[in-house]
Amino acid sequence: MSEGILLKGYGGFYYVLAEDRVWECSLRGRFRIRDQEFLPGDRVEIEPNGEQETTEKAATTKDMNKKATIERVLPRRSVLIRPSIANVDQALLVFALTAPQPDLNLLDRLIIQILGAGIQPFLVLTKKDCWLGDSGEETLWQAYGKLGYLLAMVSSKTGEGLEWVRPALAGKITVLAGPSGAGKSSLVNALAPGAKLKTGDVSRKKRGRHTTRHTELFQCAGGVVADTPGFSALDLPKMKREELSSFFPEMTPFLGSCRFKSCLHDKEPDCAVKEGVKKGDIHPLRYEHYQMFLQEVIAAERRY
Ligand SMILES: Nc1nc2c(ncn2[C@@H]2O[C@H](COP(=O)(O)OP(=O)(O)OP(=O)(O)O)[C@@H](O)[C@H]2O)c(=O)[nH]1
Ligand SMILES: [Mg+2]
Ligand SMILES: [Zn+2]
Repeated sequence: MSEGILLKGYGGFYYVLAEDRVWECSLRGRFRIRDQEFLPGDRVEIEPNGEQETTEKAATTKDMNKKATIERVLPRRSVLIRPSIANVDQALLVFALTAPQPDLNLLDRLIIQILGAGIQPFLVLTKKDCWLGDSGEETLWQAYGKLGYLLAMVSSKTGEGLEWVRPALAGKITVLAGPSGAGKSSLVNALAPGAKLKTGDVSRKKRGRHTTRHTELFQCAGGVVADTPGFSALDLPKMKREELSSFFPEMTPFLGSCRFKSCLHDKEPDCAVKEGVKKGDIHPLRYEHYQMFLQEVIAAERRY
């Protein structure tokens, strides 16, 4: 029996990384569990199948995956809903600097979801090779750089900046998350050339629309990386209205200095957070998203 990581489920089989190789697994008959109960990233125990199960075809195919049976799914350390995956250590939030223009509302939602799941975010901004970067954009990304998470500007085309990403992957399970066309699959290809993932075709009319259809994990730079389908909408996790500010680290120094102890930093007078925005310590766009999200959280509270 050995322990492995579920890389993907496909066509009734499950592909599991264990003992440094990929096993094609089926489910033990009496433990048969429905598909949706497995998530990529699940830790499973597998039992290699006996030689008698080797088919004629497998015997003639040199790199055929070895076969095994999944006996047990181990408890999950973490679960992410979007993208759907278990047990990740960190998330690379992949957004293009340009083409497509980054959706910062989505980025701020994603940061909240990742932090809420107890996972470390690493912001990877792609397509540096075709980004000109005006001063407004520079200021904005500097604000993200000051949040206390890792941030790298890279190009999967030229390889620029990948030296910052590669060392962060070793020994970890990392999920790539971000909108369609941001360059997630291209990033995996640049980091692990053997992966040969399909990427969006630039010549297509609806450029970069959902090229990746399923979540799949790959061995990459000494770790395991999950390429995932892009998404464009994301709900905020369930929380109380007064918790929202804790997901905005740039607000931390100001909390507790507002006139009202119960200040939600919205319409209240003498609000230290709003002072921080005025002084330029909090980026106005981030604050605008805080206000939008606050209304969403309040509306959602009423539905519970
Ligand atoms: N110039 C340039 N183009 C890039 C870079 N990264 C990705 N692209 C292009 O951007 C397009 C989309 O890239 P993908 O890697 O398919 O994007 P994705 O995030 O995997 O998209 P989905 O699978 O739909 O979620 C492709 O045409 C890539 O060639 C980059 O660093 N520089
Ligand atoms: Mg993709
Ligand atoms: Zn306040």
